[in-house]
Amino acid sequence: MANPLYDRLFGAHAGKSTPFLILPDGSTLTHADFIGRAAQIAHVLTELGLEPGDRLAAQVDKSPEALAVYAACAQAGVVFLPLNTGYTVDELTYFIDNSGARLVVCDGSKLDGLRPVAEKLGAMIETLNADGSGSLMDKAAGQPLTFDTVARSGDDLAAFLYTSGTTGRSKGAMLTQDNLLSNSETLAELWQFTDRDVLLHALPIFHTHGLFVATNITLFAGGALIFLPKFDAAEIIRLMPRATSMMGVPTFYTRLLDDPAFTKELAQGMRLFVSGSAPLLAETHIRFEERTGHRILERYGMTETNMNTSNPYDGERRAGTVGFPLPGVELKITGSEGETLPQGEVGLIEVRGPNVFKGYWQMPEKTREELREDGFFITGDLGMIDADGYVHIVGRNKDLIISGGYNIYPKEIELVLDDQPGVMESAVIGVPHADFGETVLGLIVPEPGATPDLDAIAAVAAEKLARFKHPRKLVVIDALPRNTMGKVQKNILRDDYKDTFAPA
Ligand code: MCA
Ligand code: AMP
Repeated sequence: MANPLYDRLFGAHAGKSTPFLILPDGSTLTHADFIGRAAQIAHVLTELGLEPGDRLAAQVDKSPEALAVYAACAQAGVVFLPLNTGYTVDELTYFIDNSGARLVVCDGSKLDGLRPVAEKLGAMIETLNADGSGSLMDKAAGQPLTFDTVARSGDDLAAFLYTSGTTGRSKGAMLTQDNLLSNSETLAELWQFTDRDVLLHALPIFHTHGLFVATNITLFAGGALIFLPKFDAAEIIRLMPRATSMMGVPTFYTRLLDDPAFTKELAQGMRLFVSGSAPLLAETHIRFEERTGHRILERYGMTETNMNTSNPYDGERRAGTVGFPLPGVELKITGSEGETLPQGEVGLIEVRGPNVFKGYWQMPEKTREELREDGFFITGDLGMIDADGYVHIVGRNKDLIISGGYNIYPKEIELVLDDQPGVMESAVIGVPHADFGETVLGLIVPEPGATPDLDAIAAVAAEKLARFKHPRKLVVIDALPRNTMGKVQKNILRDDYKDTFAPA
């Protein structure tokens, strides 16, 4: 094939009048409509001078046009770099600069803030609004509905997804066409997706889960998406009778269970509920089965690797586990020297396979730290394999908070807090939260004699960091607990503050 990703996911459906995107108002975009729109955008990219391998950074609301930008990038050989809509101008500046994006596509409301950044960094800028309007689609209107697909090989880059790091500096994970395609193929087969599937799609499309798992698999199988702008339990309940499957983070499932209108009858026509991105409590798994008769299928993945493991479609889906390594994916548990540990022991989870990324963009030293020469990627998750072969994730060897499925690296927030007047040092931890699983708590140690202004500090954090990273609470403490090596003992803090957001 000339361009495996485009040809297999999109080109295969050219000219088909089968439904692809079902919108909340009931209107439908066929595969042919969608592919035509993507081709028009591909023409715009080429006319703007983008070459294969160039990066396009998009911070846009979820819409059919936003998804068509992804398809257009695949067709034109441009590397797609989707960005969380919550990111502030400060955060975006880093991504545009680090990736060397040639084109930035943003919401019209962000244009004034981002234009100077793009100009300074030598990037072009176009707008795309949630309703599909904006300068990008103005330029696309009237363009031909077909575009000569640019030849690419499976090893060529298809996307960059930025993932934060323990140093507070985000890294661009370089994903190839093969990384994405191999995972779509494996999962579509394993989870038995067909062209009769209609997937309830309420995830954002700037992360692996919503874009590469939910969307790519459905495209691979030729099915349709009920394409919702965001998660809203009432909308899911209204539309579930039209769907066959859904993918979500654990918060989706706890919110649905909190709604008495979510009943067994409603889920009758569904064949599959998938959960991932954060641990699904065994309790949620059990309550869901009691309510609906369905066992949620939990799987485990990462931005750098796409999906690594899955509970079985036909066999026993075991609560509290993430199932078995996917076909073609090797998974081992290793000790501190990199040695493979025996079954049953807890250690670092390492994975190798066609799903594993190519490395971090222009960060060879970071790549070497996490991606071994033999191809195994050190995930930073701690796990063990039980006697039946199920993988259990038991913790993390990385300082990471997962709130409602979004990853938050404490270091990034600590750097902001440490910079504020009256603050000597800080520690940011994740504490249990009924809705988001975990949420952010900031602990501040004042300089001697100082009384930090917590409202002012919260205001600065709000300006610099995306909303989901804001500490939900700031607490002043006398000192941080440290071990003999001087390292902050966050486990002690997590234990001390675990009930901060506990329901009364
Ligand atoms: C929204 N807010 C959040 C979050 N989302 N705060 C913390 N954590 C969050 N996840 C903010 C809102 O801006 C709002 O701020 C306030 O919290 C409450 O908003 P609410 O309306 O309750 O939230 P929401 O808009 O309904 O969103 C919650 C959500 C959403 C539906 C759980 O966060 C979501 O769709 N999460 C999915 C993330 C995801 O796709 N992760 C996959 C990553 P204010 O009060 O100021 O208005 S890919 C991945 O992890 C790997 C590869 C994998 O395995 O999949
Ligand atoms: P991201 O950086 O968004 O790719 O998030 C990847 C991380 O999410 C993994 O390293 C895990 O820590 C976590 N994760 C994903 N799926 C699961 C799951 N099913 N159970 C527990 N943690 C998960």
